[in-house]
Amino acid sequence: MTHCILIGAPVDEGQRRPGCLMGPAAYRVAGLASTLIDLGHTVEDRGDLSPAPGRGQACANPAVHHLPEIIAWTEALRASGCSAMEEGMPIFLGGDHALALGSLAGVAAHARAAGRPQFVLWLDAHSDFHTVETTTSGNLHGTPLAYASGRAGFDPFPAFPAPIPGRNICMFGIRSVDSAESAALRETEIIVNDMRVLDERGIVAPLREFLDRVQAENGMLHVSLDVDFLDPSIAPAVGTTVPGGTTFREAHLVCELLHESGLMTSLDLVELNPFLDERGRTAKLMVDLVGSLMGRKVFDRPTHSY
Ligand SMILES: [Mn+2]
Repeated sequence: MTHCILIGAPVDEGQRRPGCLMGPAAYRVAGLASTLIDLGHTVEDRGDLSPAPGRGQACANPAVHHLPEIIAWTEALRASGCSAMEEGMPIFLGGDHALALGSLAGVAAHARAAGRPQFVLWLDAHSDFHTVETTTSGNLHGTPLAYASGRAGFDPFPAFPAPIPGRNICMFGIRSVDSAESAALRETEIIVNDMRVLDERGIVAPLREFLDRVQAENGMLHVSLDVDFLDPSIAPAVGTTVPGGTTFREAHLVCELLHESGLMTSLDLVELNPFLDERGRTAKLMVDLVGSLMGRKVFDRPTHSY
């Protein structure tokens, strides 16, 4: 039994397609709390965070937009994430992926205080390894992993509390990396399981290798699930669709393996844009995946008679 702490983070300023701010409401409507309760967990919904007003910070890169707002989100999420870690498992309801700047800062600060290494599993089509200096789109939702790994180029963000070593970060399902990110990633020890790797090796072996290390080092494990990890044919409600994503079965398998490992200590659900959804199907799928992450066996149900 896990005490699940829902933290709504309607961040919409990390990209340019409005709608992610409706994400937390969509997860609630799709039955996230009752799914968790039915699995025997307790749920505490802390509502939606509202960050302090932006303080007008600026940076040298003219492409960057909404910098003060995203810094304010980062500070608010760091504080609420770190304190939620003391009491249970935070589930951050996005909001675009910029929320992970703050959720990762919060959980990493807690892990440092607890004297345990922080690990990150990044389930995403994108590597999100730009910095405030390098982004050409100016969309800060493409930066959280660079921030968490302590990359330079984040002025005027607050320093990341406890930078996460590259070998503790595993990207999974990646299929859209630009050349600047790719060059920067090659300088790191980050484990990049892109779709080519998963096509060749399957999902299970690369995931188990990573989870075995988390276990061996008594790590905390933050899982960041971006809607675009999934194939757009099953999860259309995202502003950054990339063909060739994970299938329904692959995604549930990842979630079931994570549950069996017992290692996940915090979770982001990001990039759901309910305005682009079809009768709530993407929100429902994301809630179903959380069910698998928290103990439901999708393919273990009694067969109905016809
Ligand atoms: Mn992402």
